[in-house]
Amino acid sequence: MRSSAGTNTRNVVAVKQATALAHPNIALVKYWGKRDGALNLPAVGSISITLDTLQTTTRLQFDPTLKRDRFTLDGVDAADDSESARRVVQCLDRLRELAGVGTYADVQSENNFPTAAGLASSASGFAAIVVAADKALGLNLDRNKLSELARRGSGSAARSILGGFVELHHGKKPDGSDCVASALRDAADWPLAVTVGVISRKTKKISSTSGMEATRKTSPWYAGWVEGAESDLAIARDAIAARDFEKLATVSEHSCLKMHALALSARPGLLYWYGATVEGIHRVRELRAAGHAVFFTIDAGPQLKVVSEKSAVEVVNDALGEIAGVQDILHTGLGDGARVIA
Ligand code: 2P0
Repeated sequence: MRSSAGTNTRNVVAVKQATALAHPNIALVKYWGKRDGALNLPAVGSISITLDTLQTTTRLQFDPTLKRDRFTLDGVDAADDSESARRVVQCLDRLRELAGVGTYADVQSENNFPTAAGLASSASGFAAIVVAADKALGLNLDRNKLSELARRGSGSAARSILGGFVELHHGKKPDGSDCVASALRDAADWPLAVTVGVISRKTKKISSTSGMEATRKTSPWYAGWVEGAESDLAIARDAIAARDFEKLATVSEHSCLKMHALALSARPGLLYWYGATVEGIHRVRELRAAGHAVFFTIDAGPQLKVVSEKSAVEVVNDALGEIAGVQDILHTGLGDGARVIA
């Protein structure tokens, strides 16, 4: 067959690419512990809020000339044998299998917030990769499937597929296909504010994955944690449906403190807080006692996250600013789910 220069398709290398943006989320009713490590199935459901100004942007290219996957985070190449590269490759493999392709990918992710210090970078990271890969491969998967694939990368990532108030169901099926996130309420419906007191920018010493597995294996209180989750979830669902701030504040602080008490009860105990974290807890409680609509939550790191009505942001900012160990203060609201931007 005749072909002229530039139209010989045998030599054309088809690069498939897309760019996605995802926001981290913060759990108000926490996930800690898995019912199945291989499928990454949480032992308990969780309820979160997706943030807006904090974000991960991921540019992904499936390129037939590549000899392996390449993953770059904030401009730094991940070593092939690193835990993060291994998880990204496994995540891409699942999408490649669905698309019936074997092409390797170049993945470039950028966070506009500190990575791996309890600000849920793996949540926005895997949500962005899944959404970008779905687009680049032309899969057009529905939200449930995107959420399931993101969850396989990191449990909390299932929630960042959606915006606003989100519940990740622990599900009952052994294959995990019902362990997906669903939307409880749009961000615009109840536009709360989140103020983050950054207390350390260091990468945490113990990852969430290994911390929660150690807790499951060694805490004497683990069974009680799993048993109590359903009632916390029901209270939080009701509070969100009724936009009842005080009710949401009470159950969120309870879930947070219970998760940290559980982690402390592992052998050896896991202590994520610094002195400034504890000082922040006291300050937030004082503000609420004084009538301000504020509550705290803390994840697997020292950062203090303060959820409030917008009217309380200034007083929260001033209170965190007075704590010596608070290095930086980030302001964000509630945002949308992961989406393709190019
Ligand atoms: C949460 N965290 O619900 C809880 C509260 C941190 C503390 O989900 O092993 O990075 O990848 O599924 O999702 C952080 O754990 O753990 C987390 P894996 P992930 O937000």
